[in-house]
Amino acid sequence: MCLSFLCNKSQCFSRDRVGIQDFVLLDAYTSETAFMDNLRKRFNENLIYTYIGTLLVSVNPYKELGIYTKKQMDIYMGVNFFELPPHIFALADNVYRTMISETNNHFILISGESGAGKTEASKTVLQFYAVCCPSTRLLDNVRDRLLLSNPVLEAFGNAKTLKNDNSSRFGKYMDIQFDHQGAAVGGHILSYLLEKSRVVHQNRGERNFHIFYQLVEGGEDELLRWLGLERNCQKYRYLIQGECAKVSSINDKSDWKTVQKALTIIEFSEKDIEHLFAIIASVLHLGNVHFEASAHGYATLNSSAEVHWLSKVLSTDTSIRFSNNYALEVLSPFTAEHAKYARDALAKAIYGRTFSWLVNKINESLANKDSTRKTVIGLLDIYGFEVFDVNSFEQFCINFCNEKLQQLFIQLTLKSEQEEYEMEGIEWEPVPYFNNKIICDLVEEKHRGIISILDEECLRPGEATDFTFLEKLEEKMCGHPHFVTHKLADPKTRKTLERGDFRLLHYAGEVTYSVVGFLDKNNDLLYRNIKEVRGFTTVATQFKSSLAGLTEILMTKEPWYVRCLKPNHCKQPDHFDDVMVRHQVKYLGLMEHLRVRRAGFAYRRRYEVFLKRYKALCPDTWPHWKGTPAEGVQRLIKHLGYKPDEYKMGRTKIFIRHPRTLFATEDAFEICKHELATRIQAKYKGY
Ligand code: AOV
Ligand code: MG
Repeated sequence: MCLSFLCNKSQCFSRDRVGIQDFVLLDAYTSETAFMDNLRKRFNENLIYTYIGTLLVSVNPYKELGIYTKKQMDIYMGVNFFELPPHIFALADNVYRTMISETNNHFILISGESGAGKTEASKTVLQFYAVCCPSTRLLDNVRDRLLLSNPVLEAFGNAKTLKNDNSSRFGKYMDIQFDHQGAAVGGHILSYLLEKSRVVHQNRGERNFHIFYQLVEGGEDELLRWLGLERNCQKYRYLIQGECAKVSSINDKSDWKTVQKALTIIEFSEKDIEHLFAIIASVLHLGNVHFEASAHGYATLNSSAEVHWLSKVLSTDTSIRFSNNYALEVLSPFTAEHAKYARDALAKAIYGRTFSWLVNKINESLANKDSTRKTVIGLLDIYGFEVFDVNSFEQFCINFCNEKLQQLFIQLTLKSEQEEYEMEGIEWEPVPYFNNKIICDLVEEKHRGIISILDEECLRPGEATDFTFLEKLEEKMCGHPHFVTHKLADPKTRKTLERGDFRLLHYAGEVTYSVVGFLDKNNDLLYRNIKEVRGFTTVATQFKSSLAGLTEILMTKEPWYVRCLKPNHCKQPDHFDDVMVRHQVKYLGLMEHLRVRRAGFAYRRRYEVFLKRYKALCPDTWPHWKGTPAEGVQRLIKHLGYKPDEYKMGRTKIFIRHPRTLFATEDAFEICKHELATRIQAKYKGY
């Protein structure tokens, strides 16, 4: 019997030092202090991974630990989940093997706040599959493209923020497709709401998307000359608003080379690449277009050099087109303010469309045209929950997305787990937990939620402003336990709120949003003339429906979880901020998850499935069992010697309390398979 996960030798000898590798085994499992002690102890020993059953908790070490090597991959490949120290490879391997043995679809939900390590985790999982799955020469191509889609999308979709030097500014869901032999044969990426406003504005200490700096720093002399660019970020208005064009942790020059190589391998043609950088350069030139007010109050254009380069780089080929001739319209009869607004709107639109085009191109290159049935593992890596000094529409969308994922987690774990016990008639002491549905509803409910009210205001051009939107919110949300404004607050809270703010009490903490810019960003029109485009879908509503679509996709697959924790605010290694980590443990619901896991059953399978797999282990059930599957399972486990407290029989499923019971059964099954194969071989040899 495999008991190694219980008495792993190194753990027995030095448990005091390295803590326990699965919180389920913690004696004082209801104590938050014990939970924190264990997490801290392990972090101090560079053990960043700990399980809660099959859920992986990961604490960002902010340093290279040398634990993602090929050698480590080999160690984890094909080994039972609990037999080795916790690792993201163990989870990746377990998901993969379950997918192969059960021929079904899975997804790995990676969550945690900004800078907690989600993107790194998702890349590590992808690398594991790329290296460990069976491959052929032909498939090496697919593998390389899957891997190299990352640096390309990161260059165009990530940026330095105050929270993270490589912060994802778009949501990403990637399906990796496997054939029946377990080889990775294709992929598909869905992207969610890119933070386009960053193209034209960055807060102090933040940067624009990496690609701009990569081009200016790393682009070849000839390319820059052709694009009319200087090798100096300080020359470009769109690159310097955050006043930190250079970042010590980022090497734009070498990242440029990586992206160039990746684009070639993903099979972007030379022309595609030329167009792509012509467009990126056009955004930089556009940013330098300067308007002044004339004596009559109209905009005058003082940037002939920029306009010259703009027309030059954009007309390199007629295939680069802008619908509706926006490029000309923005230079027409506006005030200087209008003209600047239109210039920025155009830059955002160009970049947004280029990003969508890029995702489509990558998808074309990852597509598998073979129609045979495939199974998939989905990887979800989105922008994490974030709170800045000033939070705007972008944070509102990002934090709403995190609320939805938390809701999905609750539905799939805490809620469904407890409902399943009830449905199966298994005795159960319910574990209370905070359900954030109330906040999701506050934001997205039809007709009553914040998004609906925002949309209504967006449809009253000329009359509505950000402040009438706030007034409407105050009228409709008055008394809601998760919503407060200056007007609605008690005197003590009022002091902490400006008049143009509203505050949401998110599952992960309070966030104060400034309403300034909400209407405009939600409309996202190139030049606002809403009267002409009634019936269009606003940004928030589009985002809301794409998240609903994502939830639907995920609900059809088997979930696995990586919960990433951020150890401190200063991106420092070896620094475990107790208060900060405790807060995350709380809001991620890790204690509740542990309680449900601990009181519950680690493994459950429908009787038919369980019997089909293990029936060879009992002479009564092998080769055919005539009775009901439940009776068959009863007979089988009696033969295997399961003790009464090790399992429970539900209405349709068997529930097994501990993984060790299942491992023992699996081990017996392996031996049995081996014996059977030997017997068959011997029989044929005899002929
Ligand atoms: P995020 O994806 O969760 O933030 P990242 O995965 O980008 O966070 O991690 C932030 C930084 O932390 C990385 O750039 C690394 O420097 C470091 N890091 C993270 N995980 C590890 C690890 N396992 N080992 C070593 N260093 C690590 V955001 O996209 O901002 O929500 O929006
Ligand atoms: Mg990220």
